[in-house]
Amino acid sequence: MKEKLAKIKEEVLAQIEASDSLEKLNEVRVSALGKKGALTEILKGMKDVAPEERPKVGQMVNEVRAEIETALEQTKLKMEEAEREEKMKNEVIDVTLPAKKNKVGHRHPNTIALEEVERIFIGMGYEVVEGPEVEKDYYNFEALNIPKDHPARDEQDTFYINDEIVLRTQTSPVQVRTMEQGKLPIRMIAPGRVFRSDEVDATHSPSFHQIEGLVIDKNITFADLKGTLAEFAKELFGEETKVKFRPHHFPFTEPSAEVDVSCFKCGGKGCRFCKGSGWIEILGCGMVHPRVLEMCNIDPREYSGFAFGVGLERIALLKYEIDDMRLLYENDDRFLKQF
Ligand code: 2NM
Repeated sequence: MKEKLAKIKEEVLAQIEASDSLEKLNEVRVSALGKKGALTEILKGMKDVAPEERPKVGQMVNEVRAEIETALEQTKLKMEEAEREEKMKNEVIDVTLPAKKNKVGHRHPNTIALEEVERIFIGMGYEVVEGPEVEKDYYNFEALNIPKDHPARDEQDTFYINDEIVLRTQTSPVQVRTMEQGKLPIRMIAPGRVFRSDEVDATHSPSFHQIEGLVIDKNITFADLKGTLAEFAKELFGEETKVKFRPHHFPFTEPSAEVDVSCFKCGGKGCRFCKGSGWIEILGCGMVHPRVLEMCNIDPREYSGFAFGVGLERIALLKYEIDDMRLLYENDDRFLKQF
């Protein structure tokens, strides 16, 4: 019995020694100590051992079992340690490697231009106000002194939802809604998407963006309008920029003007960019028509104001020297990532 035990011990320890994985080690454990294992077999054979010998044999079996268990445990720890070390070796972090480039998106040129314009006017104390893109005929036309027979209402220019509802053709309805609320004075810009039934080409799109401005207070004059837009042009295109006001007509302002800025490429001498004229047209403006004020319940004898409207795409195309508006809407990554 003693020899049999010694042999089992020797064999199992050799098997443990020869194990090269945790799985193999477990197999050894089962075959030595499991229900059908060699040691269990010996215990089962105790009935054949003389009763006075049994405690001694039992003790011997327990000693062998303890030795095997210790060997198993130690080998297991060693294997786990080796495995951990191997893993650590493979997981070494080389902090000198160049960082992986994070492919984050960036702002669309329209957005960059919008935030620039907003920054300038917020700096002059203006509020940014938004309003609905689907608008009542009243706010889009009627309250802006655009009567029923005005050419701007033509089906060709306006997307009609029905007789009373349109897709707004400018953001001035936001100004009208603000004036109606009766809180004066007003200093606001209204940026947003507008719609006109135009064919797509290099300078037209059925949907584009406008930023309209409005100031209403006592004693506001055309001089305030000129000073404001001169400052805006300088901030947007550079300190050297001059502005030129040309008489124009809008139904909602009187007098009205179109504004040119001196070409920021040639400084006004004339170049390919400004088509030789030295000037670039950027916006329309004027003193808010007394009838518009009246319709918004503002007394034109007490209050006056100016308004202006600029096309956001026009600013973006000029600033980034893009020659085709369609590029702004194609979402071609190769184009967009240049700005
Ligand atoms: C422009 C040109 C001139 C304008 C007028 C108004 C309002 F609501 F006060 F009457 N808002 N915006 C205006 C004036 C817009 O865009 C070229």
